[in-house]
Amino acid sequence: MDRENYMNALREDIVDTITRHLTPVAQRYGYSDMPLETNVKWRPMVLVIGNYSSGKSSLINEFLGAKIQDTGQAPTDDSFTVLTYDDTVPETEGIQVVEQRDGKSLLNDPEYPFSTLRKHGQRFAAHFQLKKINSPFLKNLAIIDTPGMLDSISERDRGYDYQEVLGDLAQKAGLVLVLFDAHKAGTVREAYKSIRETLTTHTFEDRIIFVLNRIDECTTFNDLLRVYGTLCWNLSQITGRKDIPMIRMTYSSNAAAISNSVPPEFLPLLENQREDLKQTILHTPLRRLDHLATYLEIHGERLAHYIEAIQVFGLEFQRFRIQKICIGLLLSLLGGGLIAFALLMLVGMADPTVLSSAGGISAGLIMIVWMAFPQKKLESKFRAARLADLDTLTPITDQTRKDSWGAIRDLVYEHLRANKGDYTLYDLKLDLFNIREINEEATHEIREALSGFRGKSEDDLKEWRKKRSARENDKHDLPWQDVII
Ligand SMILES: Nc1nc2c(ncn2[C@@H]2O[C@H](COP(=O)(O)OP(=O)(O)O)[C@@H](O)[C@H]2O)c(=O)[nH]1
Ligand SMILES: [Mg+2]
Repeated sequence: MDRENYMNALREDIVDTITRHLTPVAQRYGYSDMPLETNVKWRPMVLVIGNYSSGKSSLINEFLGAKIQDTGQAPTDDSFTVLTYDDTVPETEGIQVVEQRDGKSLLNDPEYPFSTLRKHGQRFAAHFQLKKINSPFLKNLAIIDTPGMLDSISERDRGYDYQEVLGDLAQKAGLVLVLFDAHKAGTVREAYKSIRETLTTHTFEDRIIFVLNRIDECTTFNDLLRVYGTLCWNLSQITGRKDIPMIRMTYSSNAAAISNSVPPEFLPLLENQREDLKQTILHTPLRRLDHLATYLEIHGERLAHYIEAIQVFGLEFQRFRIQKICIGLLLSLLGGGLIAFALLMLVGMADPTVLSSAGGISAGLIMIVWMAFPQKKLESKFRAARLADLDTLTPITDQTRKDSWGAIRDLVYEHLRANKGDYTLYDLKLDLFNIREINEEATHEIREALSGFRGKSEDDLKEWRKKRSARENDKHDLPWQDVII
């Protein structure tokens, strides 16, 4: 219990750090339109994907301990369903759906991280829903059940881009389970497309778990080996890696029981794999913490780099501007002097007041003209030339800088080209200083809290919990300080 509290508190603190320190700066300078915490703010999520009839819903029901999701041979359930926890009805009254919400309200509720999915339109909204369930399995995570992948022809009739939705959800998920069924282990073409086109670009490989499901339908051990072998080969083709990804093998005992076939002899040997899979799923919150810490580090680093680039540009531009204004001043003084001199020599005007005011007015006029035309032209030329040579703006000293520059270059270009922003160089300096401080302190302390967590005993955590609640009312400015024991 304390372990869970500790994890939840640490997660909240990381999200809080992002919300309070990174997002305002990110939005102010156009680094990101949406709040950076949007994708990470909610509970850890497990996304379950696979061909239709691969047994996704049956396996989920098995984990939840009740028949919550519809199951069946035909692809009947064509909705994305978020399954989350609600304990307003006690477990003793049976595990059940406590509340249901439709996609439209879900996409518009800021409490949930799904607002980015609004772009998929009405048809998607009509196929998106949330169920609150009192199953203890969901205490610390949410599961997303998905409609099965169909062949590409039927895919076109969905009315929204299924692959893109999967990609967006995978980006938010702490774990992605990819299910294959023993019947059709060879038919992974559609799954292949989905995995390669969406998951690999959005999420890291360590978040994906492959599961060979419905193994009770293999009648003999040889049959199972054949199916397993085919799947391994297909997967290595898909991932493009020489090493074969780990594949877990399982089945839903409830579904198997109604199928009436005689269970194969090897089945008891693989019984433990379902428990193994269950434990892996239940560990998602901890993995998610690692992802969050990395998310904070990466965005902190990139944001600092982004502001640094804008600052360097601003400084260079300011230097250039001052230089050219000085030239304008010199020219106007020279011009004013010349006009006064001409008046004296050619017209013979000798009154010093008239001469100096004539010289002064002319100098002022020349300056106005200078500022209106040549100065403007020179400035826009400078901008264009600097934008064309953007890569020299900040030093790229190592691979990390190279990666972060790769990620922000276009954003920096767009921002500078549009000449957006209502801020001063002083603002930039201050914000850069703050972000760098966050990067150094927060990431260090969060990593420490995370590594500390792994070695903590239940007693340590109890002690920590006490200290934390005692300090709850006395929040430090830096949120993560609260979680360091
Ligand atoms: N024998 C057996 N049948 C299963 C298993 N899992 C699912 N089924 C059956 O396969 C059909 C499709 O399952 P479902 O969970 O709806 O698959 P989904 O489309 O991936 O959600 C249902 O009729 C289930 O009863 C399993 O592990 N063993
Ligand atoms: Mg289903």
